Parts: sequence; structure tokens; C-alpha cells
Amino acid sequence: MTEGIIIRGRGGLYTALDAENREYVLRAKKKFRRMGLSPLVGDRIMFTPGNISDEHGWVEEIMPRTSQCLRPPVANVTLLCMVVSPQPAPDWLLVDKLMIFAERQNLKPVLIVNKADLDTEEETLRAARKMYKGAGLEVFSVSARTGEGKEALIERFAGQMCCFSGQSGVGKSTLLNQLFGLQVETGDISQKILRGKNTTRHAELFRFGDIAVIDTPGFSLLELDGVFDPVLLQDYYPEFREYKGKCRFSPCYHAAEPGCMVRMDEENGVIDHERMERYRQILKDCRETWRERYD
Ligand SMILES: Nc1nc2c(ncn2[C@@H]2O[C@H](COP(=O)(O)OP(=O)(O)OP(=O)(O)O)[C@@H](O)[C@H]2O)c(=O)[nH]1
Ligand SMILES: [Mg+2]
Ligand SMILES: [Zn+2]
Repeated sequence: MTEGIIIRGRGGLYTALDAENREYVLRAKKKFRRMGLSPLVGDRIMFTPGNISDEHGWVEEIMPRTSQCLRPPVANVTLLCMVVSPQPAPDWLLVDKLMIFAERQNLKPVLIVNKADLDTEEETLRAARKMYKGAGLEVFSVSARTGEGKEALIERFAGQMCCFSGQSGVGKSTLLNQLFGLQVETGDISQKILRGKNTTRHAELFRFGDIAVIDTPGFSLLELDGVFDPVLLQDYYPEFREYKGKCRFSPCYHAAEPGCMVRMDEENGVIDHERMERYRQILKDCRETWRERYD
């Protein structure tokens, strides 16, 4: 058996790379279906290559996953690269949700503000830095068009399994091309509604030395994965940690309770107001899902 990593999968056919970057077409053994398991892009596997005359070989084993994402469905990501741009305008609620997801999966999130060439006043970059400073989020500025800022990214990606994630049209595929000299298909942006056109249709992994990057289809709606007790939500906000046990009520949801230290610091401008507004929105949704969990 050979060791490999799945780089793409479509219609029950998977492509894997071996250590020498040779590609193999595989199918999953029946036992995986019984186990309720299907191979994902990013999975480390053991496989049998199949003979010359065979159309495909077989995925024999899937190694335990260190993390698993559902949207997009990929495995073993270590660095969740959330990409935003000035155009299409950033959806910060989506970024917040991705961060919650990253915390729940123990992934490291980083924010990439792309299209620096269009962000002439650095408006998007400054907004990002301001809102996510408290959370300690790393923020990178880059232009996939000019290549400005790409060295810092390549340095950060060393040894990581990166997953590009974000709205359609922010330039995930263009960035991949710029960073690694690829020619992945990219699309333009609808000038009328300033939105991407969902050019990338499937997750695909690319490997360069010790860096792996997964390009994924853009999306605009994200449901938080799974149902969880709303009281846990605050644990996924790194900036709330130092307030644990300091509010008058315990637990405190930092929403409308009197004597809440987080809200006090929000009023003092220590905690970002916009991020808090979105937190309250997410908390509300989270409570609804929790209430309806037995329906
Ligand atoms: N000015 C400028 N345009 C960029 C930059 N990066 C990407 N674009 C443009 O943005 C558009 C969308 O780029 P894509 O790379 O297809 O975007 P994507 O995020 O992969 O989109 P989906 O695959 O639909 O999720 C293209 O017209 C790119 O040329 C950049 O840094 N500056
Ligand atoms: Mg794309
Ligand atoms: Zn509180």
C-alpha cells in the first residue's frame, strides 16, 4: 500500500498524490460507506494504485483527521485563511462565523485582506485591524494582482495545510495563482451587483514543498456547524476571555445583563462595537437554534 493525500474528489472518484507528487485516480472501498465515512480533500490515506489496465485504484484507509470542515468539506486544515476584499465588500458576519468555527475545530484563523491595489485608502484593512485586534487575529494585506505583500503570506504558510475560504470574487483563486505561479481558473465580478460568479466549483488541494493550500468555492451564507448551548458562544470570542467571572451575573451572555463588564468596555471603546453588534445577532440565532433543537 502507498501513502497519499486526496487533492480532489468528484462523483465518487478521488485523485490522490503520493510522496513524489504523482497522481492516482481512486475509488473508496465499500467499507467506508458502511462506516458512514467518505474521503475528503485533505485526507491522508493508504491506497492501492490499481494496475495499468484498471481505471482506478482503491482508497484502503483514511487516517484519523485532525480537523474537519463541512463548508467546504475538507480535512486536516491547520490554517483557516479567511479572504476578504474591498470589492465585493467584506461580509464581516461571515468572518465572525468562520472564526467561531475555527475555534470550535481548533484551527488557527488568519484574515487576508486581498486587492490591496483597490484599497487605496486602506479602508478595508484598517476596519479589519480595528475590529479584530481584541481577538488577536493576524491580518495580512496582499494584492493578488500586483503581488504586493505575498512574501509575508508564503512565510506564514510554511508547514501548514491552508484552506482559502470566503465570498465568491474576493480573489482566492487569483491569489493562489500569484503565490505559486499556477493557472487555476478565475472569474470576474458582476459589475452590476459587485459580486463574484462562483467560478471555483470544487475544493482542490495544491502542494508546494511543505505548504498545502486548498482552494474552495466561495459562499455567502454560513450556518454555524452543529447545535450548541448558547452559553458556549462567548468561549469562541478570544477577546472575552479576560472577562470570565468578572460580570455581575454568572453566567453572563454579555448581551443585555446589568453589571456586564464587556458591555461597559464596549461603551468605553475597548471592545469593538460592530463586532459586539454581530455577536448579539449570532447569539440570538444560536438561542433560536438551541430552543428548536428537539423539533
Ligand atoms: N484589482 C484586483 N483584482 C483582483 C485581485 N485578486 C483578484 N482580483 C479579481 O477578482 C475577480 C475574482 O477573482 P477570483 O480569483 O476568481 O475569485 P474567487 O475568490 O476565487 O471566487 P470564487 O471562485 O467564485 O469563489 C477576478 O476578476 C480577479 O482578477 C487583486 O488583488 N486586485
Ligand atoms: Mg475561485
Ligand atoms: Zn458580561
